[in-house]
Amino acid sequence: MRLIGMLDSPYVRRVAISLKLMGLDFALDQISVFRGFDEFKAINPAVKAPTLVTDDGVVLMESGLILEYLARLVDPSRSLMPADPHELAKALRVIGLALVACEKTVQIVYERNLRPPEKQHQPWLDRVQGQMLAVYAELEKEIAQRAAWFGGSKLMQPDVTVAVAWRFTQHTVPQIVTAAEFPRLAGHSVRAESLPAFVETSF
Ligand SMILES: N[C@@H](CCC(=O)N[C@@H](CS)C(=O)NCC(=O)O)C(=O)O
Repeated sequence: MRLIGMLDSPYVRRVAISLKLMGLDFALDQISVFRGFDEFKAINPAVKAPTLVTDDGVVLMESGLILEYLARLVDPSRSLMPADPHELAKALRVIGLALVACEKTVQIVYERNLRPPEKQHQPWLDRVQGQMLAVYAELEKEIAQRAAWFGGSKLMQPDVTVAVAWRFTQHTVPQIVTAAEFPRLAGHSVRAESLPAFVETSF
């Protein structure tokens, strides 16, 4: 299996961490969707990171769909998602919030870095920033309801995606979302980032 994409992408990183947590072997090709556009395009014409090339040569994209495929390759005991429908809904809510946090961060980064300053549209940036802060406020409340990981003693996919989102936002727009405002998320991040699967995928 080959995972294509840079680890500074939260979507690539959540897949890489999940592969490690599930004990699946994979090769990581850190090709940038920007600097390595042509090389990436030769593997996946959509040029979307992450891309996963299965052992059978099927080219997958979209981190959630890739994770759905990977879950079928391991014993259910290694799954990072709860089996109980009620717990599953709660996990999916948290993952959804964290993915929106990633998306809003990416939108701010693209608006700032890919558009010339005179073409940047402040009302759009304000809207996106407001959504991002609202989502982190919801996640801070969710974290407050948990004593440990989402799976109790077991780290689960909501933990992975929340930690990855937080690190990405801190790395790219730290002045907008601060640890002082979201202390539980900051604490969750410190605990997660000290684990081997996170250390080995740091950027
Ligand atoms: N919903 C997608 C988002 C993936 C995504 O937007 N990846 C970025 C890198 S962080 C990308 O491929 N950007 C290039 C582009 O969209 O053209 C997922 O979960 O995989």
